[in-house]
Amino acid sequence: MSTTSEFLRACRRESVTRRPVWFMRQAGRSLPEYRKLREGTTMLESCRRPEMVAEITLQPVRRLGVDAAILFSDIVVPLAAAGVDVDIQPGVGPVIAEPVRDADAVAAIRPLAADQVAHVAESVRLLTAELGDTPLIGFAGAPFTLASYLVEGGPSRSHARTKALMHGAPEVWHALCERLVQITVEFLRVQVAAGVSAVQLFDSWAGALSEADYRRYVAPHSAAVLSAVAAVAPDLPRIHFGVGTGHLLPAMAEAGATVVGADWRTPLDQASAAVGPDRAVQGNLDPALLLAPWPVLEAEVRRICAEGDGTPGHVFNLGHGVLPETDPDALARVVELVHALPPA
Ligand code: 1CP
Repeated sequence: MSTTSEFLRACRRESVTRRPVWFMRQAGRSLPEYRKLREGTTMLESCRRPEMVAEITLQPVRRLGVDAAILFSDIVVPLAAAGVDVDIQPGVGPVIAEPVRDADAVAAIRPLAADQVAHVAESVRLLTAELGDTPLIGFAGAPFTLASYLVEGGPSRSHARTKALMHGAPEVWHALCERLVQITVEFLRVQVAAGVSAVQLFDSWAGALSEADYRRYVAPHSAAVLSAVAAVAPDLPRIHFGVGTGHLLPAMAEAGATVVGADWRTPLDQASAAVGPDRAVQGNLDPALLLAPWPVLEAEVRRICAEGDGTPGHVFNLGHGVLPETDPDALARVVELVHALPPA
């Protein structure tokens, strides 16, 4: 692992010579070389082929000049590996054949064993050999976001059935989350053992919850995941991210993150004040603005960097994933500008 990486230094709130930048979903449909490589192979199958994973992960690093790579995978990969019948449907997302809504369905979810994700370890090893000093970020979905797919049966705007289960049958809810903690911890341990330099826990949909519900029903499970990572790799940066989580940032920080991601709704100086001086922040360009004319985009990037200047560590990123219709040249231009501005 390189200790000179600007990305790792910013995560650890050490001084940097330039502000590091990477993009959530930097690999994927915005890149023509990705679309070409993926032709004829399903999403989940692509995630199981180490050579393909390595190539897709490297594509944005080569093209965009970002400071970190993120493993090409998906949050439902460990669920599929543990035997859950899940498919990733193009243009939809994860779809679960038998939604999990009672104690029997929870009990039927089997634990994950490391050998079921041996292909992930192999992908990480291939990548760390290729990447040299560029850090590789591993990731997993947090228990709430995974539970939402399992309970709803697929993507949901309201997360209504998930909230109904959480409040209506809290013992079933907590049992489900405990199973998901085991699966997530094992999945992250495999990535850490194989050599990732940081991990990101995606609780993408946690912003749908009130702070009280988040603290009561979700934070203890995310904390269990993050503390298990800290136990095996104390110095490894742990990034914790969700969308629309301005009201949850202190709780998400307390769950055991060393870096907290914010979306565009929360100015970075406010995000930094919310998570405290012991944590770095990551974010927070609205991905929609990558479709705007350059002068507009440039002004936004400058504003975000100015707001990040007062933080103890700023990793530039988007507030959520790259949209498929994004021009990769806009991403490359953002990287160039962030690197040209004085570091935080
Ligand atoms: O470059 C990278 O960032 C790595 C790629 C990556 C990541 C980090 C993929 C590939 N998936 C993920 C994580 C992921 N998957 C999250 C957390 C991050 C986020 O909030 O965006 C979530 C919520 C999912 C679930 C998922 N998988 C969705 C969202 C559906 C919804 O609820 O709205 C979708 C569309 C997928 C499929 C998927 N995952 C990744 C890609 C490239 C795709 C599209 C595949 C295809 O259409 O063929």
